[in-house]
Amino acid sequence: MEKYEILETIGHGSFGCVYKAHKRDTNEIVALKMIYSIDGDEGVPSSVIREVSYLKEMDHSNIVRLLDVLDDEKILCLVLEYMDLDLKKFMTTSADIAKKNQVIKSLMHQLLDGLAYCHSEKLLHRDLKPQNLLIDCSKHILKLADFGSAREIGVPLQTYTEGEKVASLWYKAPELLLGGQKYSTPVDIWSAGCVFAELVIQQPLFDGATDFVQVIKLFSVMGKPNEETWPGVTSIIFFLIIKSWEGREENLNLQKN
Ligand code: INR
Repeated sequence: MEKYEILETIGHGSFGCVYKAHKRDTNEIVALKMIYSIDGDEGVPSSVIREVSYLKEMDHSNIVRLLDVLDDEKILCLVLEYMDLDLKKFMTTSADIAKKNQVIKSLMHQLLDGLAYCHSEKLLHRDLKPQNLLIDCSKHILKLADFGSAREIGVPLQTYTEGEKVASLWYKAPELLLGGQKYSTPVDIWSAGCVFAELVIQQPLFDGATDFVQVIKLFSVMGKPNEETWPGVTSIIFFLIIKSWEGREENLNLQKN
């Protein structure tokens, strides 16, 4: 840890903090993601173990690089590549640049390139959103970050027991919102599509406040799925609950843009 000098805080997560830091011997600027285990003896959260093992394997110019892992007794520290901004901040602080068609095209190409690589490595990111896409301002380079929610394709998953964060709601695919047990690479493609739309219209595409409102918003724009458009959807239990709300959308105070 003495090898690094912390310069500023750049982000907070449930796990701990991300700092901008300076590596004393090489003068490199890096990001330090510190993970404090909640209870001294609880050990390292499993999401962090997964994140480290996934990042270690990945080698792509559009995926943030893990440079080192420092293991102090109480704190685990991931040394990661430093980037100026995340896409959310880039969209607000450099709106004029971020809304240019050429910039959008380049950012989306890089996002999809990084994502195609993840999927070819049999990995789902599962939490793509502007805050998890890092930007190098001067070169307009985009890299995928935060693999804390990532999972291998095909490993059975529990969708509703993990306490998902509200911010991710806007980018969540309908099959996840409905609690479907079988899902795959399309969940990331959905999120990428939401990011694409947000770049173009300069506001979030589907900004529901709860899972329920989010689903209703999707259906009100995309139409309600049925067995023909989405085989199997009618056997998803949450879908049946939504269906019982049919014709009562006005109760939810939806803004239809
Ligand atoms: C910045 C972030 C700059 N750099 C937010 C940010 C605002 C401005 O999250 C970040 C990171 C960075 C970052 O430079 N390198 C990394 C975040 C993450 C990994 S992670 C690496 O995994 O999303 O927390």
